[in-house]
Amino acid sequence: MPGTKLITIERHILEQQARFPHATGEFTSLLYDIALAAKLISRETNRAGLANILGKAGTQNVQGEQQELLDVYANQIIVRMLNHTGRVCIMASEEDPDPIFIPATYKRGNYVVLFDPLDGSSNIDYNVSVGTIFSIHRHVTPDLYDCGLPDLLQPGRRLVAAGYIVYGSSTMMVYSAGNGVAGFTLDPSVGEFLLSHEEIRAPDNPKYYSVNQGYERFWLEAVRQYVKWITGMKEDEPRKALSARYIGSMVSDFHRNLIAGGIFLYPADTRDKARPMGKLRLNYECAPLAYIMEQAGGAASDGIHRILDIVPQSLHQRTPFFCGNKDLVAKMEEYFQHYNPEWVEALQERVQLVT
Ligand code: P6P
Repeated sequence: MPGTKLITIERHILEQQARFPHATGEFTSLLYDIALAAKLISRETNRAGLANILGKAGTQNVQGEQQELLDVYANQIIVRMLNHTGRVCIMASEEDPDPIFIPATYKRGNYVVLFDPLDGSSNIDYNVSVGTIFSIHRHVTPDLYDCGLPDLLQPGRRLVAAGYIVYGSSTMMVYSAGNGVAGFTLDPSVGEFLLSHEEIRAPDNPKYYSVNQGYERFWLEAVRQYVKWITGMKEDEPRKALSARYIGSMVSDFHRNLIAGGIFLYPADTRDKARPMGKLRLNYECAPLAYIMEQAGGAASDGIHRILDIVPQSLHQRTPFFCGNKDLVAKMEEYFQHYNPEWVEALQERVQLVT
């Protein structure tokens, strides 16, 4: 690659810091820490089959989902990487029912980190790509030693950074600190994330749609009609069909659609009273990915509201999730208004928005 710049993620983060003269090295170091945790998780994920850490941990997480050994490993790596550095005041993880407080012996910092340590982990035993998703907020509680739920339950529009790592054919870290989206590919021979996607933008011409078609019988009419439209089957609204791609690992589906253009859908399930808001979690899955998609020129909605405007009411709150090209998301919102106005009303009752 003669002539192309070789930029490590560390140098890129420092350059980001330079854009915010008031930024301290604390934020930059926190992103370094997350990149280092990603390298360790990548190493274990890529050798899981050899290191005999495939399979179930024999425990359940707060979602009642069987934890994979790698879930537990990834969660521990991130907590141990961040809890003693003096950059973080509180954390939360998909794998832990309660907030993760900083041990009394360690200094606290200004940042709040929420994460899904290994999203899509049910696919690990089949060698399907999985990922880590993270959100970074600043604290809101004045005294860093009193941080709690108010610091964790902030709307996505207050995020200072968010990103994900996809452990696939190569390991990539994609992040935004509010100044566009950049992607870095891990060169395992030197252990460095090198800039490979300088400015990621959601393409105007989408290629893919991602939804679990197996649940079609439980979809609201709006979703049923939307998928007919997006596959060119709606006679009254003809369009070029998009191709279906669904891995069942959101980071991988999201990443492909971000780069190639498309929409990811995880709708509410009308059957399952336990999941009237769908399966995906707002705080550490949908909000960070919504932030990235908006920074790349796309959009993310629960079918009615902008994801980043939703004020979380609980740590593991779920939300329907429609994320991708702006016009594809807008069309989904239009269909909900047209086909399911009663559901729109119910959701408006239920969801708290930033005032
Ligand atoms: P379903 C993985 O468990 C996950 O949280 C996401 O990564 C993925 O998009 C979704 O669930 C898949 O769920 O119900 O389609 O199997």
